[in-house]
Amino acid sequence: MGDKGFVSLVCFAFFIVFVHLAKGDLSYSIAEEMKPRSVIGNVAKDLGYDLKTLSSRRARVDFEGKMKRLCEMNLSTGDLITSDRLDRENLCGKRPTCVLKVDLLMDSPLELHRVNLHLEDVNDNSPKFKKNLIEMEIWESAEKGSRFSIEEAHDADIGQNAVQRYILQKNDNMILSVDNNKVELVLETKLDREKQKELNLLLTALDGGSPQRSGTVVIHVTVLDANDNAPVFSQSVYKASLPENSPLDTLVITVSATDADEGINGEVTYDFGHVSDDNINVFSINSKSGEIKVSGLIDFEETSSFEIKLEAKDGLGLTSYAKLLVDVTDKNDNAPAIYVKSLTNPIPENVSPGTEVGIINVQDRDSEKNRQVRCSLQQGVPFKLVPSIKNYYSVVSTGQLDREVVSDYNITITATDEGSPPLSSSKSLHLSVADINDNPPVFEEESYSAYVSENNKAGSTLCSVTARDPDWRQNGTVIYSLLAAEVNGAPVSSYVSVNGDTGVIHAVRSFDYEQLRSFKVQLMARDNGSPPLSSNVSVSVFISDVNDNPPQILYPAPEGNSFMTELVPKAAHGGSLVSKVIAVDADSGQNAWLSYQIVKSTDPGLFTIGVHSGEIRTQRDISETDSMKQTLIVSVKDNGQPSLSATCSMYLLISDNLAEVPELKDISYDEKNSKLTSYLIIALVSVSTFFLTFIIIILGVKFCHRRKPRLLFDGAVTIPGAYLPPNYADVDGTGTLRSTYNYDAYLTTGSRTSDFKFVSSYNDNTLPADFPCFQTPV
Ligand SMILES: *[C@@H]1O[C@H](CO)[C@@H](O)[C@H](O)[C@H]1NC(C)=O
Ligand SMILES: *[C@@H]1O[C@H](CO)[C@@H](O)[C@H](O)[C@H]1NC(C)=O
Ligand SMILES: *[C@@H]1O[C@H](CO)[C@@H](O)[C@H](O)[C@H]1NC(C)=O
Ligand SMILES: CC(=O)N[C@H]1CO[C@H](CO)[C@@H](O)[C@@H]1O
Repeated sequence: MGDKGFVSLVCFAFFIVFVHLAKGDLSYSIAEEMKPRSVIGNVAKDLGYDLKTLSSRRARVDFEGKMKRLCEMNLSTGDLITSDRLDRENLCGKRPTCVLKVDLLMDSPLELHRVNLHLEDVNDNSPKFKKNLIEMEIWESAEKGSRFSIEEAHDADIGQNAVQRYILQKNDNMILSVDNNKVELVLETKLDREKQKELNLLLTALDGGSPQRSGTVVIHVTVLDANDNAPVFSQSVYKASLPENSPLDTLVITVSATDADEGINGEVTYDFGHVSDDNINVFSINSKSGEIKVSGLIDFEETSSFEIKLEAKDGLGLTSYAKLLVDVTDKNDNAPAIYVKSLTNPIPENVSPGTEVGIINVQDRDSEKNRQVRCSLQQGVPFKLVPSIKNYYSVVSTGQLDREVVSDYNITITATDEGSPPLSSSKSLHLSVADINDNPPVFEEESYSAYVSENNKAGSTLCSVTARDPDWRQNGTVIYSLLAAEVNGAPVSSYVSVNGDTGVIHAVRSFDYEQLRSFKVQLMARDNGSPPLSSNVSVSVFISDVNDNPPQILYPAPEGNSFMTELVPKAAHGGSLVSKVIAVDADSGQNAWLSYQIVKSTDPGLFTIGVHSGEIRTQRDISETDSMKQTLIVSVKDNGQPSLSATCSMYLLISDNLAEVPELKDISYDEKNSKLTSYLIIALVSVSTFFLTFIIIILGVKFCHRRKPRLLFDGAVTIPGAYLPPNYADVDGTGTLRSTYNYDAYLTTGSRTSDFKFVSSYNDNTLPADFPCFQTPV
């Protein structure tokens, strides 16, 4: 400072003193920024001084004021040279012309020359922006033509060397507008943040120097978001396939929509668009994630596909839509259903095999294979299924039905579909078989026998018959009836009757074994069907004997009727047959089995009677002491239960001559000795003969009607004036009488052995009054 200040002070002093001494001015032009010691101009030559003079006069440069030393003199060359680098911008700033005034002083004499140094601008400065990077934020919603100012570039140079123009790097959106050094970016195409979030624009400022210099700045434009984008679904139509019956929360599909916007503008929420009432709860959508899940029942049979509108909305309510098509795939979840369309029930048992008795229809709500249904019927029933049109089947009988064997069938129809796993269902039909009157009543026995004791009460039960008819109701209701016939010339209905409902056979009258031993009736069992069916059976009625006839004593004649006296020779030895009691019994068998007994006698030791023969024999020789008149009271008893008996008196005369007994003469039947007796006998015989003739005529008439006479006296020839019981049955024991006795003739001649056989084959005591008929032994 001291040195510089001193020089300035000296220069100033000389200027004051020698100012008028100055001779002409020097002017030089010099480009700025020359190297130090560059020659500005030759002062010696320009002033016309030789170098010696200059040197001797100490030519030197002086500066006004406190100016920095800019130039100096090289006295050895006379050149004015720069002493430092000259920066026009530093020395003159923005002034258009830069003139440095330098004084040239010489001594002895003092001489002053003004030297004007025109410092010329050199393009040594580049245009310069304040920052290398300009940050800008522009809303993407900015309208076209919007202007955004940019700070201009600065160039220290002047004139042409200063900033002349700007160039904006080519871009899609912005152009440059420079007006009066005001630099603006003009939005020519709207920004789209979603396409380009930021722009980097290179702005170059150029000066007019040569060589040209430039400066650049990067303009970083951040595009601010505006909600100008609706969310966009990734697909306009989503397709998903879902098995039916998918459980809740099954993920169907995840939809997504993107929103190019940022922040809340890009926050997408999902929802369904309009949903029909039916499907309202079937699906749910997660509004954040776009996951669509099952929230209800998916039933293929209800809805096989869904079309759902999807809606995506961003934070500020821009919405877009897509569609979701959900195809539901079928699962075999429906068993086939069996419907009975028609059924003949009950089925008449006489339908021929192959008759259609019903029609069924099967349906399956599933689809495709899952609805293919096979139908079957269980084995073991006389029915089968015959496929008809589509899903119809006929139930057809395969065999002859018989209600009496199987009256109803439970048939089970099973339908199975072809899904996997297959589902099946079954239906039971109850088929009844209706009756047809195809069975006649059948008697339990081939024939019946009834046994009844004689003297039964009219109306008593003989037996009962039963016929079975397996048909139904009236077709199986059996009615019994008698077939018209005759028994002994009288209609059978006068003998027996049958209860039409119960088959119990009653006697209509009391039977007499002695008149009728058996007969046969034909019964018919008829059902109530239409037409009725019937069958016949024969019932044999056997009447058994009852001890209802007491023994009839034929000889000796009953007391009071006659006097019959047997003569017993006085010389009779013990054991001689003296007489015989002859008795008959109309009954048969045991009831006619007679036994004889002496119940009273004059001399009990003298006579005995054969128990079964009735023969009266002497027990010992007759002695003289024996009473001449002997009376025996003989009782004849049959073997019935209870037994019946008869008694008679036998008068015996122990004498060789009837005449010896005077008291007997009157009553003797010796015709020679008693006229009265003869008359009596004649009268008796006449009456008896008449009576016998009468009986024979009657019997004869009967023989003409009946081939098998039942009268037992068919062989009777003569009856000696005695009472003969009608139809007596038998006489037991045929003893031998001496030929002198002519009453042999009283003995029966017919053999009754067959009757005995029959009677012995059963015991009538064991036969109850009301008993079922016996089957006749074959
Ligand atoms: C048929 O089924 C019914 C009811 O289940 C039963 O009462 C009847 O006895 C059955 N009939 C046959 C023939 O199985
Ligand atoms: C009896 O059989 C006839 C055919 O023979 C039939 O028409 C009728 O219905 C049957 N009656 C009953 C009650 O089953
Ligand atoms: C049963 O007898 C009656 C009368 O003789 C006859 O009409 C009918 O055909 C007979 N019935 C049978 C099944 O023999
Ligand atoms: C003081 C000074 O700069 N002198 C120079 C003058 O010029 C001659 C020739 O060019 C140089 O040799 C001197 O050094």
